[in-house]
Amino acid sequence: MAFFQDPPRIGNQYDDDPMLSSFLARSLPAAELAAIEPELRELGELSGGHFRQLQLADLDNEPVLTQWDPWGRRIDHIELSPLWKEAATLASKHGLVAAGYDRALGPRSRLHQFAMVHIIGPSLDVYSCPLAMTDGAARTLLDSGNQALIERALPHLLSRDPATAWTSGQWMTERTGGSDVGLSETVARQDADGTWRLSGTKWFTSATTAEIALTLARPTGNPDGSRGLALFYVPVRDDAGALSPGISVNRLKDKLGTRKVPTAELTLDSTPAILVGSDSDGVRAITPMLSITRTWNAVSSASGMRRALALARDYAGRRKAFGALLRDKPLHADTLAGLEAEYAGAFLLAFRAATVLGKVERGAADEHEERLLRALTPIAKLTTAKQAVACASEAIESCGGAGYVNDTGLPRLLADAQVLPIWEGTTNVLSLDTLRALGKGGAIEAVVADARAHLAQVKDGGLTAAAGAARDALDHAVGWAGGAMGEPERLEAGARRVAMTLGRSLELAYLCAHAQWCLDRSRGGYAAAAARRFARHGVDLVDDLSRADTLALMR
Ligand code: MFK
Repeated sequence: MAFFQDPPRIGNQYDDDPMLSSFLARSLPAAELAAIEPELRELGELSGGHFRQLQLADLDNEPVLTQWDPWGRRIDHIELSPLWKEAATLASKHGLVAAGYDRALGPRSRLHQFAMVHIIGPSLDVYSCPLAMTDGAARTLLDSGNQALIERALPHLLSRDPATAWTSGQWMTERTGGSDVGLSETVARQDADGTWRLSGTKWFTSATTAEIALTLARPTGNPDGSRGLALFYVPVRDDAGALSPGISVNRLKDKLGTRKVPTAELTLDSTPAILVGSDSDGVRAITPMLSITRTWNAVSSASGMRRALALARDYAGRRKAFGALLRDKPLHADTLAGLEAEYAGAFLLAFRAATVLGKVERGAADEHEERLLRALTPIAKLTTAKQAVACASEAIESCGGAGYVNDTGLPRLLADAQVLPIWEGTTNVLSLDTLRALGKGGAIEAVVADARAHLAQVKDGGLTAAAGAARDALDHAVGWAGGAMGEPERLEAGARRVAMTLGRSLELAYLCAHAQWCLDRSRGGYAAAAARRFARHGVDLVDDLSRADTLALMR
């Protein structure tokens, strides 16, 4: 009989995750975990079952933009893929945004929220994008103190009723740049009656099916640069779903991945908007959005790694080559084990950022956590995003040719992962942001204190070398950055190596602490093995590379 390969399958994505349940058991009081666990298990079942099947059935569907109706009216209607429509209902019913603002779990509400996102996100075809923006918009409006906008939008942004739930877009990127936002060309003019109107082009707008958006524009007469920009709230659609006056969708972007996300290019022509706060310093005003979406990015990186590994592991148990299952081949097992260690580190860094975010938001952070968060957010985003791409690449390779064939769905893992180091700030922009954050009073000390506090928990002799590697790499990065402070070119050239070393040292420190906790409770040796393996992958990337060689290579 002819041979046909069984495709990879995945099970309950809560129960099958080697990190999530132990991390939650360590982070939440038992009663709180017991209260949320049934929902996590339900989402785990949906993620590995219904939504996974839907995702495969939905592979070829993409959002479709219809610019004109049959009678010649400009409508710019965007029809979403079937999975995205179901994802919207699921997201509001389970409060994938609202849970982060729940009072019931206090500072641990972010853990509940991001645990759900981690479990279900990889099956929702990057519906996490509009959810992240919605969360970021809610945080930004709350921080702005604009009571009228808070009362108008928050009940919708945090709604658990699909009939009343809104999502928000974020329109920052223009043709002049996605990184150097201060170059934005969109202008804001005020009518005699006080109405603000925006005119310009937004080059990449997140999910353009949103009901509102936060964006930046330069009020006429303001100076060039980022300080001359102001933050605006745009009502994107009316109650019937029609676009607001002066918004045209020029086209949807033809992207490598995130194919279900209706990322659009927009023209704004005297589009009515509401000033959120002051009529300048818009970049500073929108930074809460950046912090929240970067945390989502880190969690999505970890969950993307989990999904890639779930598929690769299952495949290794179904695929035979050279007389044995792949999982029983020493080299194949060695390769996947290395990825597991990277996943465990990425998971803990992303969830440490989520934990500290929740504490800071609820005023429950200690002094060092307050300062830690500003640096931890870019470090977590940039470190985990690179790990996610590397992991997705290896995972599809581990499925051989099937991993490269589109209708298996496997190549999507890599295409969707590749956006993670790009959007919400590239690796280099975030490396510079990390340096900027470390330059603020007490941030370096807070990072060091956090790593040391975790490393101090290690007692097991089998973790000593790994803990030492984390400590040495951290000391080297901090020492090097301190030494280069007076040499801006050297500091900038080395910024990525410093930031990645901080990220990897923190991951290893968190891994060591988690491993010790698991060993103390006889919860298995996965985390300890991950710590030991991770330490051997290279943690300290700091180096002084020759500027002359860089110039020679860049001629
Ligand atoms: C790709 C395919 C799929 C596309 C999907 C659609 C996606 C669409 C959505 C997007 O557009 S994603 C792209 C999102 N864009 C970014 O993440 C921007 C990346 N660039 C940066 O992060 C730059 O570092 C930044 C724009 C913030 C630099 O701005 P500035 O104004 O030139 O820098 P400056 O003067 O240092 O910062 C202004 C203020 O903000 C300062 O505060 P003060 O005024 O009090 O001094 C900074 O300290 C503060 N600030 C900057 N970054 C911060 C921050 N505060 C807190 N957290 C931060 N991260």
